[in-house]
Amino acid sequence: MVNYKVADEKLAEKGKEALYIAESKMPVIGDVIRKRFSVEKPLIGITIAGCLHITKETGILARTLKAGGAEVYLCGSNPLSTQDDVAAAMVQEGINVFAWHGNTDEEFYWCIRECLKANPNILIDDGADMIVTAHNEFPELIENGTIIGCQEETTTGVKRFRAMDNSGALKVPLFPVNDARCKNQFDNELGTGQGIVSAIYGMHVLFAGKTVVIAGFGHCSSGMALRAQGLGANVTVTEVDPIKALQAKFTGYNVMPIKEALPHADIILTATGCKHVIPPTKEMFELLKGGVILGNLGHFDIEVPTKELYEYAKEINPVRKDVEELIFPDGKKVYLLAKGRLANLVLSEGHPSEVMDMSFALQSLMSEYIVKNRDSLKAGMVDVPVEIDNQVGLLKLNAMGVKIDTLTKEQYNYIHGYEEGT
Ligand code: RBV
Repeated sequence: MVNYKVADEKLAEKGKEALYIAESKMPVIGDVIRKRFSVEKPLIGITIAGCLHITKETGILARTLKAGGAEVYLCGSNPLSTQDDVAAAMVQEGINVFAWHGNTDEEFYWCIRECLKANPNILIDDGADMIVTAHNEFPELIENGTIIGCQEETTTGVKRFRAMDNSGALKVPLFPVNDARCKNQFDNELGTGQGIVSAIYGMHVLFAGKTVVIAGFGHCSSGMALRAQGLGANVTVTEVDPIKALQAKFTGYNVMPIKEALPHADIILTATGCKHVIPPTKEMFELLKGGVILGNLGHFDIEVPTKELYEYAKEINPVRKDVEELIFPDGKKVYLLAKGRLANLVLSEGHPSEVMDMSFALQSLMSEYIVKNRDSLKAGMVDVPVEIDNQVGLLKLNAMGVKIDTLTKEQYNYIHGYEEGT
């Protein structure tokens, strides 16, 4: 029996079309890993709960985990990123889905709890909400060993788990899949970078000649800066990390504090993982230029201070799907994308399937790894093994028909030795 609550089961046909498209662009997780999983069944007897964006790509991940023998439960990792058609199609494929677009905070946590009630053995999180809920509300799943390992998909989640681990609060083995090279150098950099196209779509603006302020210069924001510059924008970066600020400066961007950047910005895009990147005060809001577009591509809706902006505005008008015009007390108009939630997910369909192929290949292989190594895993954060990261890289190159060199024995000895010098 499939357990589920989705918006509308009748949307399944449309969802199947979306999954069909994704499947053709995800050869590593589909053609290679799923084929092997279908034969070897490494996840037999295992229940996996994923708190992920419910997209066509996540559907392909769920298919692969199921083909490996797992019982799969899914809930959304953001109230606005669920694609209802995909959710309906996945239910038809026997995936237990609790997700619908636009759920309230209360409903969001209800969906998480429904997944945790299934006694999952592996949790795959995106933003840490499910695993934190397991610690707070379902501690018996951890204490009695039901949960054997966990995986985190995104930078914000990893940051939360690092804090938990440092304070001794993390009670499960946790693999920060986000930090694998095959994940963050492609999904974060290219996916979020291309995500600025959502901002363009949201407002139909020309980037050329505009001043685009990018908050942060991590993988996500440096990808955005590159794409904005490629579209002809003047890019300003704001940072708190001196090394990243230097990288931005030497790449050729303007670097300055946010307060100095605000009055010049035509578009402000955030992806820092921090809160209140635009400080939530009247003085700062007054610095904003009329017509400015505010978009967040980070995990939570607090980088652009959505709540305070809504409180400050005297009028809020919807102008396009997921775009609102906020009219300030002095008559100034600003445009907020996706209610401050991830514009790259809400205004488009998420990061492209080609990059998610690698992220979700890693998630699949890490689930298998957890099952294989369940007896030796300890509570705390442990990096994804380099061999698995490299394996996904090679599989992707292979799928793209790209060949690379391998070291000769002599070369191997040279780079691993110290004897040979001048
Ligand atoms: N993300 N998932 C998708 N198409 O399913 N797109 C983006 C998708 C993930 C991505 O891995 C990122 O780290 C996370 O969403 C942010 O919540």
